[in-house]
Amino acid sequence: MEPHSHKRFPPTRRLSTGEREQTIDRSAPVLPPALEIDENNYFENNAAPEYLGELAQQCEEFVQFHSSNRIVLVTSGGTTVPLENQTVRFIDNFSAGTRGATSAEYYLENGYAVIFLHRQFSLLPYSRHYSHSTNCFLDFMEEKNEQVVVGQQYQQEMLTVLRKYRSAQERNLLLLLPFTTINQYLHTLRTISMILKPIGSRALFYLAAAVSDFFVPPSRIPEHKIQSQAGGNKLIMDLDPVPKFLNRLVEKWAPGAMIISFKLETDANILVSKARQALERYSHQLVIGNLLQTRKHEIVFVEPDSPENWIRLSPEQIEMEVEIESLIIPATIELHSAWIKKAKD
Ligand code: PAZ
Repeated sequence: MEPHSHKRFPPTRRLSTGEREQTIDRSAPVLPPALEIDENNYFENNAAPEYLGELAQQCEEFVQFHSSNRIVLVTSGGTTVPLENQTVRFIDNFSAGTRGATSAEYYLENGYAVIFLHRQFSLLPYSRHYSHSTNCFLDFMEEKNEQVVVGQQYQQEMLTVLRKYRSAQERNLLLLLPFTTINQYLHTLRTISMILKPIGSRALFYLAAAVSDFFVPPSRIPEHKIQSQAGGNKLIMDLDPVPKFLNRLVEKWAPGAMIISFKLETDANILVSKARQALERYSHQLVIGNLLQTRKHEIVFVEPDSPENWIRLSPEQIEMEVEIESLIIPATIELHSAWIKKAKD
């Protein structure tokens, strides 16, 4: 008798490139920017995280403390899309939070107070130097006279990082706020934006998080873990588009603030046009475009009514491990200064 497995698991046929492209239905029209009614629907039907009140209080105190400073909200890391209410499985993305954590450090160095809205357990400013999986903190340690000490060759660099970290802490310049799911991210982003609203043009939004485009709405999410025998051995997912709230942020949540979003693509031929499309749709001030493959070495600034402006590390800078954020952040600060000046005039 033939083993069962032959009948139950026939070899999967390899699809042609054309067929593969058709496995995703791309015929649906591009989702328009969210209206007030979309905002009300989303936030009424997707419950706020229980901790939101406490987080809002921390944020209010921080904003009050820095009431005459510039404040930047940096978003960082990827949002998850839970597939079950009691979540065992979720959809995730690649972002480790390197862009956000690195950028936050350069804003701090330039005198900004930073609200760091990050994916829980992703990279954080300063500790990122010693916490990445290829950068285990134990590798920086050695044993000396029964004590653990930092290896001689790492002392200088770690001292520099430690001083910057302590200085940010002592001056209360860094507020760390976590999210995990797309819903937590959206609720928290809206709450923080509204808290930042009164400081007007001194607020800067630097939206580097990789935010899910699709999610499972509460009306369709199962309570318990999806069972493997359900659905005839195939799991077919039916996801809704996540409303595009960027224009609500620009027009209602924090009008007056300068807003920078990121656009990630993998196809170089569409990067600039997609970035321009985002600017036209959401009417904000700057889109920073980057490609997955080259994001650490080159990015492009796309602003309304201006030619695009590439920032690239030279081969020598790459060799010397210069961080591209050390070039990006001063350029955004220059634009933010002009934005504040324009608001005053
Ligand atoms: O976290 P990371 O440094 O690996 O990646 C950063 C990034 C590529 C997620 C960011 O630069 C970005 O483009 N964020 C927006 C992604 C998007 O288009 O939704």
